[in-house]
Amino acid sequence: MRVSRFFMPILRDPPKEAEIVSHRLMLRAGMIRQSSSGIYSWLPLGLMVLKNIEQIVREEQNRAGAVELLMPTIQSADLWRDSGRYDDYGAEMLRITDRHDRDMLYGPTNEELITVLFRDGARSYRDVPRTLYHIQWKFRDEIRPRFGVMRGREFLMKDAYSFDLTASEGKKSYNRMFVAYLRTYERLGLKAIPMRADTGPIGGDLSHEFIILADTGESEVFCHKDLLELEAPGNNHGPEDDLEPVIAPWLDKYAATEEMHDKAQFERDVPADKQISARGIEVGHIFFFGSKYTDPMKCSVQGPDGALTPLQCGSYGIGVSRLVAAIVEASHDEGGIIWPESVAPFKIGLINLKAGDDETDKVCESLYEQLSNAGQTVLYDDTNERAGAKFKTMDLIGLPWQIIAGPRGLKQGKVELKNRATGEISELGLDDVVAHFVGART
Ligand code: 5CA
Repeated sequence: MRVSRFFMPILRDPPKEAEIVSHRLMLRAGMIRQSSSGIYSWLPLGLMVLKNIEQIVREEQNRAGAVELLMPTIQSADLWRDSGRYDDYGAEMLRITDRHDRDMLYGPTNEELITVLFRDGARSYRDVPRTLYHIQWKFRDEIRPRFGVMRGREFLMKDAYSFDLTASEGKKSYNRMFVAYLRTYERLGLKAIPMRADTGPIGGDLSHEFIILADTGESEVFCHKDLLELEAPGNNHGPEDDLEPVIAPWLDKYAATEEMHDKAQFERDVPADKQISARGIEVGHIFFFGSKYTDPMKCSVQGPDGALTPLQCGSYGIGVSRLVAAIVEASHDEGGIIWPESVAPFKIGLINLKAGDDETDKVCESLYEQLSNAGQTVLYDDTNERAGAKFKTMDLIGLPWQIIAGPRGLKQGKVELKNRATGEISELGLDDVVAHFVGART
């Protein structure tokens, strides 16, 4: 992509309305624009990151055996009357009336709809276990939308739903998602700690929130310091394995959100020098609630003995759009964003220091073509802005690598290669800079 053809409205000055760094940087980098309170347009650069995160989430869901579908954003109110949640959900639900005076709503979550879909499609115990998921926009009329896409009213969520015959099978499905979540956050370059959590309007009694520690987080959390050192499990387990032993290292150590915090237990079980009491960002939340929805909505299958059994269910959410902001909170410096390679909108920013100079143009065009042809994603700054402004923009938008080409270096046949995360700059010949990226792919 050429900057001269891209749409990346950079703001030089910090926007006044943004209270936290991720919101400021996402606005300044031209990733998002607010359309009305808590509702955002995703500009090209922001959308690229959102899609990259979505794809990692999808891959790890698929790897865990979950199956993707897509449910609509608008649902019928009657569905929610059947589960008893229509009145309970309160003012956060955006209620709509269609032209035939039918009550509709913009889905804040999908337990009801998926339960009906599964009920109408599953017949016997052979149809379970199943975990289904979608990645779809949600709407919650939050009382205080704030911090940009961190707490929006419209937001993108991955929500998965598991169906099992028995509670103990259901817990296996829960554990499988637990592992998938650890792997997902690790691939996103984040350290997310699972913490015992309250279940709120979703229900049930087994629940974990996945939390990234950050001063700007909205949740207050308490945990054992050693949890920060644990690495996500591999995926070398069979489809039917019970993963309880795999997640035991996370379950064994104290970690709780404010609502579930037990001060006495925390002080008893965690040595003083290992006690972390901090703020955190909730990037995922998983629940096991048994037959809370399948009972009232009559979602049962015939067991091996012929008897009808209501299915045992869990639901599993990841805040995909919130993750964009959470990654920025976790990974930035005074110059701007530092994207982990796994989610970066482009891997390489190519800076032409003297657009219009024949030799510099020729070299940049050739690098741009060679790298693009080799499958690298490159944002080529071919504009005639000042060098200083170009450097600032590239640092701000946080691409992992910058290739800087100007007449002075090119006299010696050299360009500069800058690592955005470390700030390290090396001088390389033209072939070497291409080999640095293309070599890395083979
Ligand atoms: N049905 C369950 C699981 S699928 C559910 O809705 N869980 S939730 O309410 O905890 O939401 C799941 C995740 O969505 C949260 O962990 C959070 O990361 C994200 N999320 C929730 N509300 C918002 C919001 N207003 N703005 C951005 N992300 C949000």
